[in-house]
Amino acid sequence: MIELTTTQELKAWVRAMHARDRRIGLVPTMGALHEGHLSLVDAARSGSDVVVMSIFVNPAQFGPNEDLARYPRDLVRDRALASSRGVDVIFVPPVEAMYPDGAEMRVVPGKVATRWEGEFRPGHFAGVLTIVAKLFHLSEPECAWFGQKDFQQAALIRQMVRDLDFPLEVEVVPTVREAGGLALSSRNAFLSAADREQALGLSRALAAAAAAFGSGTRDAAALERLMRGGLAVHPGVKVEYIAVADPDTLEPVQHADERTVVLIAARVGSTRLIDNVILGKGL
Ligand code: PAJ
Repeated sequence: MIELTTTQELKAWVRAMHARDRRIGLVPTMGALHEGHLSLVDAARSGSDVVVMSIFVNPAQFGPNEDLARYPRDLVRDRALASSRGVDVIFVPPVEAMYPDGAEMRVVPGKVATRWEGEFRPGHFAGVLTIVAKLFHLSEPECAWFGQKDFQQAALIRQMVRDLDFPLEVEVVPTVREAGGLALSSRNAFLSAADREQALGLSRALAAAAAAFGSGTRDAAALERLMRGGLAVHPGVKVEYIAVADPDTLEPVQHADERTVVLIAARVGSTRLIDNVILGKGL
């Protein structure tokens, strides 16, 4: 595995690969790698000839009161995991390489970014889309891989690729979970044992919604009530939103169908968690 830190080195490597007709797969991450990230690598390897993983904790997507400073970082461990899973290049730029002095342009997302995560994290998606657009330009991938775990993020990236004509495919990989159902997340490192128990409430509520949909419930309000009812036994889960929404526009729907997504965001202790399920697929 090669480790690159400058944009010039990455561009030179990309040119060399494309000169040899290699298809590049890109897996953008913020590090603190877990099996969710590595499942993206597996998918990228099967769909491309060479895989670039970026590891960059992107300051532009963190709000002033968010966890940028304490976001988990462990490059030694990340290197070993990425390499053992067959990543060809890790791109680990310093902040100044991605945001040199005076870099103030941002990708401005549309309506899809205003709801849910966008409401609770103003400016977050502009930061995400800006760094992802830059990574697309620098690594010129034929395909880029994202997790369903961050459903609204993946929807916005698809939309950006379409609206701004990026010449690449976006693939979305199912959420990897612990045996109990908790979606893997770098932020799970912040959870105490008691928090973890509470955090199971999110995936349990989503599973209950999917099960109710499976037995015929279509009314969005009924699905939400069911979830809130189930969460009553998890008093440590402070719900920020529960959304029963269209998977493309993220607008709330009244009547759910197979494609409808149910999204949840909640605080457990000092940690903010998100999760989702597509009703027709289940967890
Ligand atoms: P990060 O949270 O590190 O996630 C990197 C990628 O891994 C994202 O596409 C995310 O959806 C995916 N992922 C996270 N947990 C997962 C899980 N349990 N199962 C499957 N995939 C999972 O998302 C970001 O970083 C950043 O916003 C980024 C896109 C890198 C831009 O900075």
